[in-house]
Amino acid sequence: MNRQALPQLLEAAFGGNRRALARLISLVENDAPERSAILDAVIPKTGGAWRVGVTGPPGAGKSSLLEEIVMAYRERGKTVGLAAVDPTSPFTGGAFLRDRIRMARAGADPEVFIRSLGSRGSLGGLSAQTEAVLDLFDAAGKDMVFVETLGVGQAELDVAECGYTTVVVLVPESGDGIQAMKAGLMEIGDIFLVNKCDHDGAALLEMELRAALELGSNADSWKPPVIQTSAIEGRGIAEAVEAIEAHRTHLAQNGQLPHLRRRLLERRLRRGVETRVTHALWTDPERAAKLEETLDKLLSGGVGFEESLRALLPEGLDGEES
Ligand SMILES: Nc1nc2c(ncn2[C@@H]2O[C@H](COP(=O)(O)OP(=O)(O)O)[C@@H](O)[C@H]2O)c(=O)[nH]1
Ligand SMILES: [Mg+2]
Repeated sequence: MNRQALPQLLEAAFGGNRRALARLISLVENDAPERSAILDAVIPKTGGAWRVGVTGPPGAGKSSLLEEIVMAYRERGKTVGLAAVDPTSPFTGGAFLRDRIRMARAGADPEVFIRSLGSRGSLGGLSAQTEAVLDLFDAAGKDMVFVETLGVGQAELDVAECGYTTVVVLVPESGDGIQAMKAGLMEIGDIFLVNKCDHDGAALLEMELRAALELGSNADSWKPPVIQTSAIEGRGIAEAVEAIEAHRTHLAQNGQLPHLRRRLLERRLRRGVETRVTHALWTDPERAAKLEETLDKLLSGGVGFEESLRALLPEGLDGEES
């Protein structure tokens, strides 16, 4: 890209141009040389959007529910950006296609921008990529920004927690309640949706979740609501939207939002530093060679573990006077 093109592209995207926005997202996702300049330009333009992370096990109905929720926001005249993260299928496009079908109505709306993300990139992992995309949506003037992610591992939990409001979707099947408690979903949810309430067991799961939430020592004054929904029958959608709005009002009225924003940015900076340091460490050919050498010595009993460890640490961190 030539030098002049980027400022124009940014201006077009900030003005709401879809193609410019799509282009910027691709550049960020592909770790293009323009990535840093884009991210630096975008940050000052952010802050207008409300960010919502939606997580839960695969097949719980996150995409189906999101389509309903997104359409409900559209009826309120709000513009929407939605990022769907499926790290299990980075290149196959399987999730992409499925979600596109699931979101046929929302996807056809010119005021809804949907993007599937799969690339972890090298410059900060999945959550860094996702957060960059959310910033781009925000800077492009979207009122509501959603991210859908699987609630399966730490990397995914990190992504789920990048919103101001975190929605956990569960279904009354196969011990979802227990799974959620084990996976740490109970701790991160601001709102719990018991989806597929057209199936048996929704009331039971709702009770289980309420009991678990009572037990959790939550010092926060926000009591996470548990709402039965059916994406298929359109039930509970208005209540889910009301809950998101109530959480937003709660954070604003309690003056917690600046603190939350600061905490989210802190996590993001820390993670960014850690990822880059790790990357720099192991891409250093000298250290890579040293690692092999150290392993040989360690296995032959020539040196101890701590000594080996110190030999691999960067200068200044190895406990030696520099
Ligand atoms: N019966 C019923 N099926 C649903 C409901 N919501 C989603 N589904 C179905 O569950 C499957 C998985 O939905 P999807 O939205 O892709 O789940 P995701 O993996 O969590 O995004 C699809 O076949 C949906 O049609 C619901 O409320 N009731
Ligand atoms: Mg989905």
